[in-house]
Amino acid sequence: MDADVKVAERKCYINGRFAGSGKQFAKINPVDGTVVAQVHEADRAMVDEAVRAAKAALKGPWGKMPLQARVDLMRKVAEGIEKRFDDFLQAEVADTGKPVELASHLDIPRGAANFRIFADIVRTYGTESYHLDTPDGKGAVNYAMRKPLGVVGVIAPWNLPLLLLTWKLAPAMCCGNTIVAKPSEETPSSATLLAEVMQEAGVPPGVYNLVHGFGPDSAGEFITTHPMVDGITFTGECGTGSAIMKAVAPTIKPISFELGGKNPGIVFADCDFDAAIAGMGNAVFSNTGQVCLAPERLYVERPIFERFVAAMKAKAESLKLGWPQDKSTNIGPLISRQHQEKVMSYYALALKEGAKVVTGGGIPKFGDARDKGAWIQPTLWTGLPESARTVREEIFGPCAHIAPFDREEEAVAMANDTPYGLASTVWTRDLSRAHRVAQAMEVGISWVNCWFLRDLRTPFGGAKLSGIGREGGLHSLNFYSEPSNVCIKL
Ligand code: NAD
Ligand code: 6OD
Repeated sequence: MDADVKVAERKCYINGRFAGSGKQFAKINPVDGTVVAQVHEADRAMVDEAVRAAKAALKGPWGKMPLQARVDLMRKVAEGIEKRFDDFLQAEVADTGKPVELASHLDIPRGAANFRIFADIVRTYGTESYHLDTPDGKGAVNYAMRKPLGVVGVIAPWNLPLLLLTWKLAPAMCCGNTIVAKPSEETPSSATLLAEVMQEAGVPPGVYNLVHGFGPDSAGEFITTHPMVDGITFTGECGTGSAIMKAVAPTIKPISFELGGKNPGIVFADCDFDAAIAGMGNAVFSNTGQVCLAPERLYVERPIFERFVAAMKAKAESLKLGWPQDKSTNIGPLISRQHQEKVMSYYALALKEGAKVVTGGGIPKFGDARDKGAWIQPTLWTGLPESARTVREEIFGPCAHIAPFDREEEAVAMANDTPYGLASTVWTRDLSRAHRVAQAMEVGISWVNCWFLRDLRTPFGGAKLSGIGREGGLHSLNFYSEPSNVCIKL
């Protein structure tokens, strides 16, 4: 980092005002280990104040606002993000170390797009109505109304901070809810800038509240256990999801969970080989592998196995691990030294389990300030049995194991032999096989000849351990609103 870059202060935002706390923690830039922000951690009393402000705001101007005005306000928030594009970009890059090229094409535009798409969809969101015959022949008419859930606790991870936070906030706010949001302790900045945008756009006080902090015995737990929080939407690890389920049980809140994955990629010999290498290279390594949808298990039909492994090795070795502001950088560091230790422990485990290292496997040496960061080499392995922990557990790093297969049924069976069920990607030119295999995948999202191609109206979420419920389009609106039936005797 430049010597003159200031350490930012990231405060909470409660009831329309920025609020400091007596307890702060440092946010470290994973590129070079420097402190980029001092973050004000919300204590239980601050979270309680945020929840009460959110509850009160449901009865204020926000609760009375006509739908069109609410939708217009959400569009203003999208414009506000776009107007401050560079501020968001630099904040996201400083927190995560991800390349500006990636954040400027993915994270920040999607932050704005999430508000626009849900503003559009909520305008035409219909409800059911039924005519009921009654013994007196006069009948009754039923119609359902959609009401907001109330106060929604939004708990987000660090890998795509603005994108994943707004993916929840936007539909929740479009449905008329009020929010207590907690970004990851690793990525406090874009959520704080968003509070400024909300304030400038004229979002009434108490509608978007932001509390910083950690999970257990901190802001995360204070939100999930608060009796006045009406619903929880969470993206993060399966273990955290499990802890949150326990925490919300006494107060019976609806939950929406987007959790981890150990996603398969299946490559058939008839695929467009170059497209498969480009697609799989992107899928495995982009965002330094810290994408819940990234495939960490690749199954490749035997006739092209050796060629595929060699091409993926060349791809991995061509990636530039560089400074985020350098436009030719392909991948940045992991999010933190702690995560680097976790990923390195899997790199060591892979060796113990008998993997052949195709490429990578260690920590790169730069000979500059980056040696104080959280960097890791893109890594590929072959030779592991399907029972190996490296093949079964989510690593969340730029790595994958590649195994050969001989028959379609064998590939499908290996791909589905996992407790996770988030996403899959299949590469083939055979149309029937594309449908057959995509449909056989026990996942929420099955891509064919592509990966991370997103239409924001489609259902998004995981099967098995990978989540509860679906987000996207009407699926999000269904979670963030509650149907209430009115029956009128005629
Ligand atoms: P994490 O579970 O450690 O943390 C996520 C959020 O939960 C953070 O804000 C954290 O502070 C909070 N938290 C932690 N413990 C908590 C508790 N007991 N109560 C309340 N809040 C708590 O996840 P992470 O490390 O930030 O993100 C990486 C994980 O997220 C990976 O497993 C990845 O697969 C998953 N993920 C899933 C999706 C998806 O859409 N399915 C998307 C992105 C990331
Ligand atoms: O694109 C999205 O909407 C989305 N939820 C992406 C999730 C990526 C996980 O890391």
